[in-house]
Amino acid sequence: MSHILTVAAAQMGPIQRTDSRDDVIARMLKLVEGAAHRGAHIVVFPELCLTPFFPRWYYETMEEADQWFDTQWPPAGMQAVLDLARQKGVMLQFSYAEKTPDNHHFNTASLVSRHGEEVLKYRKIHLPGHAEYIAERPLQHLEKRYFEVGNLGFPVRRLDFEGVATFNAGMLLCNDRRWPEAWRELGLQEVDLVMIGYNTPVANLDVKHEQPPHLKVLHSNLVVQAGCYQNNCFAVSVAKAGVEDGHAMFGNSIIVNPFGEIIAQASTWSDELLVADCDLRLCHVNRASTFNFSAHRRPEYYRRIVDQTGWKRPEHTLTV
Ligand code: CDV
Repeated sequence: MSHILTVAAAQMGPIQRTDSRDDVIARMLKLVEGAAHRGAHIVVFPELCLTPFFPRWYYETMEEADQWFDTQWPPAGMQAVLDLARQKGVMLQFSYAEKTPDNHHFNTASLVSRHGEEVLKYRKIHLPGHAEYIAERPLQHLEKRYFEVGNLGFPVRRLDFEGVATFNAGMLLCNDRRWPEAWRELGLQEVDLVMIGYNTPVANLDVKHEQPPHLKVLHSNLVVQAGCYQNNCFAVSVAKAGVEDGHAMFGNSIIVNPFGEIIAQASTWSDELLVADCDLRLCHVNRASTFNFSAHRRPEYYRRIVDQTGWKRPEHTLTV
């Protein structure tokens, strides 16, 4: 066993409304081919990697929005990508808009073994944005309209990639990466590798507060680096990048090690592969010291984290 898992972040440039599913699949095939050529064991694609980021468009009814949802697994066209991955002996993680047979809608990520079987599914829990059209917003973000909160929790699966490594895999989607609770859910299951797909716009979503673009990149890096350090894991954090439907997404895909260091970073807003060797033994360094959960966690003092959603400020004010 080598302990080295080679991971690829398959950043994708924009997917325009006019692009066909076949166009997208052709790009994914090229990325898988390239990743396999560079020795990757796992290839990770962005959030909603088969469609444009459609929650920026308002549809009156779910029936209209349904054009962006896939009702079967694997989603339309994906079999060709899974076949290539199987032929090359690589695992895949991809994400899509899922409509279940009983008419539920989720923002879903799927992890597929090198034999073509789905081995882990995750449905996004921290849905950002709003459910109704808001006229004064320059950019709508209607994830709360089109998706339900994921119903699978934060699952972690122990996987034996025969001859390479045994590791614990988990997934997050976009906004989830900003929430320490999501990371700790995975960390408590001894996750070694967190796969994250995202679509993060450059534009301000908050109409009342201007945020310069550099802060978007800072915050994205900050949360992934902190998540890895505090939970003793690697992360592959992969963007859909570039100008899609006139709206720029900042890209900046990264791969991060358990010390919180960025070990690979995208430099374009296009389809781009980042490949990194992850020595899984590094996950155990802080598990035996600073972040030895068994020795140092104090859950008896963390009740508020699960019992409370919003803020409760102290009742009394002390004059000082
Ligand atoms: N797709 C996302 O979840 N995007 C959010 C935006 C709305 C800020 C993100 O956290 O990047």
